[in-house]
Amino acid sequence: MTQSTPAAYQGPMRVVSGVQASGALHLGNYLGALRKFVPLQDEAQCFIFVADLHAITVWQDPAILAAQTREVAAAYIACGLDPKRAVIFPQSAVRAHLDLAWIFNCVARIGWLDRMTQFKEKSGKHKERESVGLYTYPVLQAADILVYQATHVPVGEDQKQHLELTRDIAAKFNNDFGAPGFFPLTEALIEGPGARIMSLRDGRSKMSKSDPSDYSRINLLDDADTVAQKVRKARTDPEPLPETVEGLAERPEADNLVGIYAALSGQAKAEVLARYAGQGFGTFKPALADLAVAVLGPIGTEMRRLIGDPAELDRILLDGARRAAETAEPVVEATKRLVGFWQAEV
Ligand code: AQP
Repeated sequence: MTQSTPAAYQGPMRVVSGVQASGALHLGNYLGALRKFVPLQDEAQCFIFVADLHAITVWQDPAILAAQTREVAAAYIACGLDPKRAVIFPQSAVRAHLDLAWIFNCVARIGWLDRMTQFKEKSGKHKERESVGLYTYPVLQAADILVYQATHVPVGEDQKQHLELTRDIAAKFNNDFGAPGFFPLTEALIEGPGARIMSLRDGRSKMSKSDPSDYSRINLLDDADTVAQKVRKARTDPEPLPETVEGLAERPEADNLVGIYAALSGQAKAEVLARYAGQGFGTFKPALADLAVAVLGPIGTEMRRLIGDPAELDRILLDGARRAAETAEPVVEATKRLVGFWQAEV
């Protein structure tokens, strides 16, 4: 190690995560990600960004992208993030993410990206028509995480493979540039109920913002009637609920609704079944709708209040961007030195 090689990261627990500003946030985003951020702000430095750079990997209407960015920030705060403790900011406002992403584009291997299942799912049969950004999305994600030398990333299960790629990039960079431990091998925090919420229309597809059917998801801004209607119309099967969790195998829609109830109520699926076994969806669905409204209703109300004050949201985002840059820029500068980029010796 040369004298200028930065030390391995040994600082405090650092958490990074984000949600794309690509449309209405839904129950899957809440249970898989947002809800997990809140307790972490008490034990770690949290950098929670609005992923607007990721959002434009598919078309976003320029007239509403900024509003979508504020809406995600409002959701973070409405779910319980405190902007004084957690750093909340738009990804595009901290250019260090892009500086590091380019360097990582030159570290990651094409074979690694070719294995990414999310790209395959999102691009379908016509991958040649997708943006290059959608293909290199996981590299930018690695930069988002490692530019803060993050130790932990709370995400839903769909992000597991991307987190493994982040670790591969960190390990290769550290090895290639002789800087052991400079980028930490970040751990994904995925476990727990709600890690994978499925569509209300198809129990084998993930609940997703980009699903063309609004009935496939419960949005954080849906009102109580809409939530009840979506739950009522959710696809199910004609059988009553089983007595054991094993009885949900091969019943993806029933499994999903029981999983949502369990995640929202803080119970295990077995406890939910102990209460509802033998009962049909005519009984279970209204109970689930009531629970969803009880949990999401106050979040939606607070989101609407925050969205009504865009100047205050902008103040929070600007302050967050400044604080995020203070941490990220020295990491990028150290990375550039390791790569050997020119620096004036004056
Ligand atoms: N269905 C889900 N169940 C559990 N967690 C989920 N997440 C997303 N969908 C589910 C988690 O939410 C966080 C933010 O996701 P994102 O918006 O950055 O990207 P995504 O995973 O691609 O989410 P969507 O809703 O499917 O968006 P679109 O349709 O725009 O691609 C992540 O932690 C994710 O795991």
